[in-house]
Amino acid sequence: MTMKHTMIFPALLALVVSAPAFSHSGDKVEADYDPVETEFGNYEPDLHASRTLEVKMSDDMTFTPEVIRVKQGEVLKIVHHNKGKLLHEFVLGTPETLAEHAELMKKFPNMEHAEPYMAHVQPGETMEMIWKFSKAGEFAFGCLIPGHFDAGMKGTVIVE
Ligand SMILES: [Cu+2]
Repeated sequence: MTMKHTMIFPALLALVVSAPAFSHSGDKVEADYDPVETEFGNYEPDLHASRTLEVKMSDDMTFTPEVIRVKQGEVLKIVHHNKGKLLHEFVLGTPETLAEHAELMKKFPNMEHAEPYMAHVQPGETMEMIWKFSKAGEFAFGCLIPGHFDAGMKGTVIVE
C-alpha cells in the first residue's frame, strides 16, 4: 500500500457512500444487492439481523473467530474489522466454492466481485454484511486475495 493509495481512499469512499445506488447512510454495506439464494444461505434486501458478530482480519492471515456457530434460520450481521495494513476479504461459501474462487483470483487478480456474501475491507476499515443462514450444514469463509487463502486465511461456519 503506497502513500498515494492511503490518501486517495477516503475520497473514493465518500463518493461511494453518497452515490444513490449505495444505501443506508451510516451502514458500511458495499451496495444494495438483489436477492441471492445459495447452498450456504440467502440474502434479501429487507433482512433484519437478530445478532451481530464481530470478525477481526489480520495480516498474519487469520480471522478471529475462526469458527462461527449459527442456528439454522438465523440472520446475522457480521461486522468485519480489518486490523492490518493489507486489503482483506471475507467471502462466505462452501469449501468447494471458495477453493474455485481462490483459483480464479490467482488467474485474474484484479477481478472484482460484489455479492452480499463477500466484503472487501480496506486496511483499518470496517464493513458490514447481513446474511441469513437458512441452510444447515458446515460451510466456510475465507480471504481470497491471492496468497491469503493458501496461507490459511479461512474459517468454518457451522449452521445447526
Ligand atoms: Cu486477506
